[in-house]
Amino acid sequence: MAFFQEPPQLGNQADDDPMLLDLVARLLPPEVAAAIGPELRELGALSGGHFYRLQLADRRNEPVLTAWDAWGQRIDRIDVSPLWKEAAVLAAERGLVAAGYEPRFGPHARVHQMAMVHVVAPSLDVYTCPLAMTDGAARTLLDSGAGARVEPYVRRLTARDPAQMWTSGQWMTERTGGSDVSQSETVARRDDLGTGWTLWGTKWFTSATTSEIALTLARPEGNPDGSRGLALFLVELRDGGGRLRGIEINRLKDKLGTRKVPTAELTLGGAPAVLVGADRDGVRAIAPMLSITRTWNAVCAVSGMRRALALARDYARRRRAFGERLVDKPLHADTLAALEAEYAGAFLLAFRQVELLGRLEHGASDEDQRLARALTPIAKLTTAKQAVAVASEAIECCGGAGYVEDTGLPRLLADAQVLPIWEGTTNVLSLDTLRALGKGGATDAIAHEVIRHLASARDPGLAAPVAAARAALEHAIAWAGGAAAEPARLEAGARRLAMTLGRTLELAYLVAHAQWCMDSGRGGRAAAAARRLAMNGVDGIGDVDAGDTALLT
Ligand code: MFK
Repeated sequence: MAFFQEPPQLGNQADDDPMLLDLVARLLPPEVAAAIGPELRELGALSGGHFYRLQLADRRNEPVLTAWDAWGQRIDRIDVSPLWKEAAVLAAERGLVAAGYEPRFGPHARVHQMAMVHVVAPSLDVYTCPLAMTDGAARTLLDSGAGARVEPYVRRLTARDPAQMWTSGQWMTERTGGSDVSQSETVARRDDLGTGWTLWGTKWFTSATTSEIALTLARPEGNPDGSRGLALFLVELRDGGGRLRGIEINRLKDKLGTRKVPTAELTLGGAPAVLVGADRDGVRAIAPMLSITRTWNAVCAVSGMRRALALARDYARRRRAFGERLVDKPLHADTLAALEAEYAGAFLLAFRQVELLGRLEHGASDEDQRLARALTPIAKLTTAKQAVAVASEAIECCGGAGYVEDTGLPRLLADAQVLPIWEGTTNVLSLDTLRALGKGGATDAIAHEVIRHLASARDPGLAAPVAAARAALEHAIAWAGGAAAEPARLEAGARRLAMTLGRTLELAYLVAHAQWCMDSGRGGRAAAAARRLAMNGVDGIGDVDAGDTALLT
């Protein structure tokens, strides 16, 4: 009989993830863990079942922009995919944003929220993009001091009723670029009554343009150049009849991945806007948005890694070659083990950032604040790079099938590739890490964090990873101290420094987690991951001769 390869299958995406189950048991009080368990399991079933099947069936549906109606009226309507419509309902009902703001679980609200996101995100075709920005907008508005003026918007953004919930976009990027937003050209003018504002300019990358509102930066007329002259505005995109208000959609972007996300170029031709807070210092005002979306980025990076590995692992159990299942082949098993270790470390780094975010929102110590300021860029940049590498390897684990679109596997890599780009590229975030270590005073907080986690290790099997993490931390701190007086050297090595700190933190978290797992009868899997992550390498510190760099570039 002819041979047909079975496709990889997914089980319950919560039950099949020991990292998640152990983390929930370790971090959360037993009553909170018990309360959220059934919810995670339900989402796990939807993620591995209904939504995964829909995702495969919905593969070719992409957002469509209809600029004009049949009678010549400009309408700029965007129709999204069927999965996105279902995802919007699920997100509201399950509180994928709201749960982060509800008082029920106090400082654990963020772990609850992001555990749900982690379980379901890979089956939602990047609907997490508008959700991340919605969460970021709610936080930004709450922190803005604008109080009652923005309160109705916050209520919409954090609603659980699908008919009430709004999402928010974030429009920062202009043709001048997405990294150096100080060059933004959009101008804000007082409206005719002198009470409100209108915006004039072009936004070059507006993700999720179907959102009801957006937060954006613009320069009030007469303000100085540079980022200090920018102010933060809120735009309500449509009027009561659903027509865009002073906005035209020029086109949707034709992107490598995130194909379901309706990312657009917009012209603002007098869009009415509400000034949020002061009429300057908009970058500082929108910083909470950056912190929240970067945390989402890290969580989505690890959930994407988990999905890629779940498929690769299942495939290895079904696929037979050279007389055996792939999983029984030493080299294939070795390859998978290295990837599992990357996921385990990345997962704990992302969720430590999530835990800190929850603590920050409920009154954290000074040291926690400095730590969280640094962990935000470090977790984002480290996990994003790991997500691309793991997705690439995981689809290679499926051979040619991994390269064929209708298996659904190539999408894992195409969607992962956005993670190191949006919300700040690896290099921009490496520079942000320098800012957090220098002006933000986070170096000591990171050192304490690593040392404190390593100190919990007692099992002799953890000695090698403890030594690797300690050596990498000392190397990183010594290098940063030495390079501090040489700005060009410090900047050139910023990515190596940030990645080393990221991987060192991952290893320290994994060591502490492994010890807890062994102490609580959960076995040695995490310890194996710690040993393997140490072997994969954590220390990337090194100086490169500036003359060599010049010759090469
Ligand atoms: C799955 C997840 C999905 C996520 C979906 C998102 C889709 C959206 C797609 C996009 O929109 S991508 C475009 C995103 N663009 C960025 O993320 C911007 C990248 N560039 C930076 O982050 C630059 O570092 C930055 C624009 C912030 C530099 O601007 P400035 O004005 O040159 O920086 P400056 O002068 O250092 O900072 C101004 C103020 O902001 C300072 O405060 P003070 O006024 O009190 O001194 C800074 O401390 C503060 N600040 C800057 N970055 C901060 C921050 N505060 C806290 N955290 C930060 N990260």
